[in-house]
Amino acid sequence: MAINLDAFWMPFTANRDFKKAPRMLAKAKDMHYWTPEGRQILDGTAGLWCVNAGHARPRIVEAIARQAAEMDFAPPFQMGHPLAFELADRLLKYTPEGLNRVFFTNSGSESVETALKIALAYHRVRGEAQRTRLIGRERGYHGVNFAGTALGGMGPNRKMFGSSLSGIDHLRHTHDLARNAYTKGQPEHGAELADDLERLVALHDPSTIAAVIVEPMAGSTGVLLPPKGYLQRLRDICDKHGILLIFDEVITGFGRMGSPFAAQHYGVTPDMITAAKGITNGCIPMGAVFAKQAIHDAFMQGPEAAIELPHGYTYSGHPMACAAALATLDIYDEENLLTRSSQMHAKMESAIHSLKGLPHVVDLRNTGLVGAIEFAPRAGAAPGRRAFEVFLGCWEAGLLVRAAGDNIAISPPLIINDSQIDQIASTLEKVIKQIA
Ligand code: PXG
Repeated sequence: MAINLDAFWMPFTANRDFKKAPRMLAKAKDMHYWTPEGRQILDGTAGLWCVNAGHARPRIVEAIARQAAEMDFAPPFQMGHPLAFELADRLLKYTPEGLNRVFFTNSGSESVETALKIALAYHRVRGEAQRTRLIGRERGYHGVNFAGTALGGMGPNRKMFGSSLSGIDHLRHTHDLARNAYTKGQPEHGAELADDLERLVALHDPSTIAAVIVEPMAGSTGVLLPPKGYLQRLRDICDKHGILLIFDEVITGFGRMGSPFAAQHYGVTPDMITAAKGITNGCIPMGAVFAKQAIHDAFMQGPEAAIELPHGYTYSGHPMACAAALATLDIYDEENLLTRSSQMHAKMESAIHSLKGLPHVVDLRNTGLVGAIEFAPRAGAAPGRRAFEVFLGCWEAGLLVRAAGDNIAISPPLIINDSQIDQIASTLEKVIKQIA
């Protein structure tokens, strides 16, 4: 029976183009997807940077099924259920020291909005209500809700929605092909770009700035690694001026970099971390904000019967998401997956950099189990066409990759083996040689 494709307005998709030639996924197990026709596809993207332990892991499947039968839902406001407390406590094993208070959401976008609202409210409860300005970075991605859209730094994601929020400013991005092309791992040049924050502080006055939000490694705009020293410099400037530093770790959290969080990988501790995706291995929507205890404690004043933070979602700490997350953490622990990216770094690095010299390739980037290939835009064509054609070619050749502007991003499940990494590299090589 043919399915009618008209009704579903697909997210972040060229709907008309897609519906002319749909790319459908119907089944998944470990490192692979299968199409409805039974064609096997190697998952080079961990779904969308989220299926870190590989697909359909029985332990998670069983935990979700058990919880659905035991208690499908419990109201999260003025009521509790044990798994949410157990999960929050368990998560502290992975968060950087001091980030020991956990607020649950259902997505990365909600985590971002939650962290920003906490930042504004934190300053207010401390008597600094004038700190309302929020600072993001060009080429950042913080999801699609209003503040995330405004603070993100992707022009096409912003232009359709007017000015959305006021009191927003941006640091320059750190991508510098002239100085850093073909760097293996972290780029050498660009730490001084953090000084943009000093310029914004001088312009607006520190007393007006609430928080800075950055991805420690920008994923959606094509894998932009922080230049050496950059994150520490941001940290220092924030400390100097009483500005909160938020790391958006929606994709870098839960092992992508070779540590539980990028904060540990880079040795820089923010005041809050936003997370989602890998927290449940992508199989049930869930997000979290991790906050320093001092931020939480600033709210714990006034009458004890009063709600300290009027914020939360119907599905905050949903029982099935908690069950999925606890089972996911068991797998991460047992298989040492949160550090596996470090062990696989060298293999991934040589696979990605083996593509040097192929037609139209202008840069290769890598860290842990993350890689990116940047292409020169085709003269006269819309930006991103070449990368999109590589994505299509890989799909035909049985490999799922992600096109991000002029870049192809690779972020496989952390269970990937050497020969599957070789398959990614050889498929990319074959496809790149075929495009014009
Ligand atoms: N912050 C960051 C850093 C993200 O990467 C979000 C927030 C939003 O999360 P939700 O769960 O609301 O989608 C993300 C999402 C890509 C890609 O192509 C990455 C994301 C989403 C869509 C595409 O790299 N990350």
